[in-house]
Amino acid sequence: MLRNKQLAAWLDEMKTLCQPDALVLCSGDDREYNEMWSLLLDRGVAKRLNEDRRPNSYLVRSDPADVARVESRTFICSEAERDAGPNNNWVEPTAMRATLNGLFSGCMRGRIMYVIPFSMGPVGSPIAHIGVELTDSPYVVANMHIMTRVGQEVLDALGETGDFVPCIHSVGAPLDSGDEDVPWPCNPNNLHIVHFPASREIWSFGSGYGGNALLGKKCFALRIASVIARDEGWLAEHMLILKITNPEGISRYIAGAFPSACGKTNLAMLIPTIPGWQVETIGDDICWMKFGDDGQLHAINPEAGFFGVAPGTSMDSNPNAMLSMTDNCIFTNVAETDDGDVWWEGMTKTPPAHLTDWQGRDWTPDSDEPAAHPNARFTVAAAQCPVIADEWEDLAGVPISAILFGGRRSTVVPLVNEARSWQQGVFFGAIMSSEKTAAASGKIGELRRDPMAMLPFCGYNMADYWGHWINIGRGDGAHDGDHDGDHDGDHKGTKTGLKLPRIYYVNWFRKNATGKYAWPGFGENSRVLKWIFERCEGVGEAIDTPIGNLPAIDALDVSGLRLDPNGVAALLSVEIDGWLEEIPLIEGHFASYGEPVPTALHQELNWLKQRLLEAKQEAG
Ligand code: O2Y
Ligand code: MN
Repeated sequence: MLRNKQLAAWLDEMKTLCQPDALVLCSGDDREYNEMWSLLLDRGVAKRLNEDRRPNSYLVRSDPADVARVESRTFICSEAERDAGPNNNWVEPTAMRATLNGLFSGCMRGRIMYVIPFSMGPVGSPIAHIGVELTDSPYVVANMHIMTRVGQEVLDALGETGDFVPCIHSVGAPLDSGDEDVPWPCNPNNLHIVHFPASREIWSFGSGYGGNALLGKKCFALRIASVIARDEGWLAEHMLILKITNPEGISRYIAGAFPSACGKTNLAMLIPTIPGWQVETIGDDICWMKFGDDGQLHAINPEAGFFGVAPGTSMDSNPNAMLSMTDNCIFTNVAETDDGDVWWEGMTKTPPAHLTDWQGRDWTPDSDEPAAHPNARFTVAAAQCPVIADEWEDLAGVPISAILFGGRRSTVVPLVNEARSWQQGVFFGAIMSSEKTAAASGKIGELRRDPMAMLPFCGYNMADYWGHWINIGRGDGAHDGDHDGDHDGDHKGTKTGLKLPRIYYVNWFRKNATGKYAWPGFGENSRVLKWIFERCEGVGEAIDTPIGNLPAIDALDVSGLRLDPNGVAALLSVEIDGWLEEIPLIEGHFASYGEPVPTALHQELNWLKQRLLEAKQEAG
């Protein structure tokens, strides 16, 4: 049945450990998808939505104790603690293996073990990688059908000797004879989301939700892939990928990293407000980039679907997301309307007079709690997005012209700032910060550094990851640790003829003196993309400033926006004092990662400080 010897042996080992009642090799076909829903409907955890309003779609309510990724229970078990870095929870691998053996022993009794061969990326792409997830959750099987490519073609691509990332998942709730199952089995008190970077394995126990359980996504495509990318000289990033086309029909591809609550999915599916320009989507969350023979970084979206946050999504904020989910959709923890459709906060200006909330309770606009869980999700095939680009599944990927790093800053950080060099661009990514919103823990307004939006997703020491980015700019990121102490990760050589993407730091959230957003955002962000596009074409005008290249005031197309010219100037100004106040904060940020921070980044920080001091002196 299984030609791949390594896979057959691992399967035997996991079957013996987990003791499922039966084993099913997933085909990825429609019959199997429907069978998963029959099981979930019988269990009472899923409901089929009104066929006339939301064809072939389901609503699922999770256990209220299992509603999101849990970073505090996510572990990177590298051999040395130093290699996990201060950005990860580390447990010594042998000790963790002993814990996991105890947890997984007999954990699938009374359940079926589904074997899901899946590809992250189009099957056959040189940028794609294969995984196999074993799970006892039919909900996970159904979601993996949409989020990845599943089935025999993956096994064929794997062949007899191909490598795969083994991903074992259990909800951690065995059923002994006489036990009655619950709608959403889970084991939140024993939650473990564990990664072994050396052997590239993933073990997940106790949760059936999202990133904890759909192991192709954050666990594989970011945490384990970031380690593989470090070792092989490529980039596995928490980035959207978009295609932008100018009125002359010339297209460019842009990747962008944004922390949560910065409108990443909206940007990936943006509808430009400037006449003649078009934006299409390649991906909304994850981007794998490898060098092509042309010296450019070529990107694929390793996922096949969107697992998007529902609350806040509307025909105003993101029509293309709304139109993606008209049918064939899975909704998790949203509210249900009385006519069997879905609703969430922000979907319409006026909420329905009555709903069933995400926990199955009656809800009215007078209720104290939101109707949908704030982390309620929709799962839908990317192919259903009305603006998915034709080439989104091209095996060779798409050539990336620009990389955006963004954050939510009400002061200091300008609307857009172009790095003068790859090294400065990496510095931008490394210092990315956002003000905390009400949804995040901590004081509102306090700065949270989330380098490259990878803080919860980098599978190794963040400072080494910065070193890897620096090495990528030299054309060969493959390295094997830093044995000679010069902080370059023992960089193996430099390729010539590279055409690296330009790097930009963007901030849609700067406020004016009256506390209002100074930039309209949403579709108007196309104006910033236009300037970036023009810079890549070699025509957009920029001014060299102490912090980077900013658009010349007339270079940013604000026609028809009716913005106060002083407001536009403020969005593109350099606040020398504000930036000087940032310097000790950045120093503290780097100090928190200690000695492995690359020299190149300290250099960038010193140059920034120097140029700001000179500018201050000149200004008198
Ligand atoms: O809470 C979860 O399990 C989902 S987290 C998630 C899902 C889709 C895209 N991005 C994220 C994220 O946390 O970055
Ligand atoms: Mn994400």
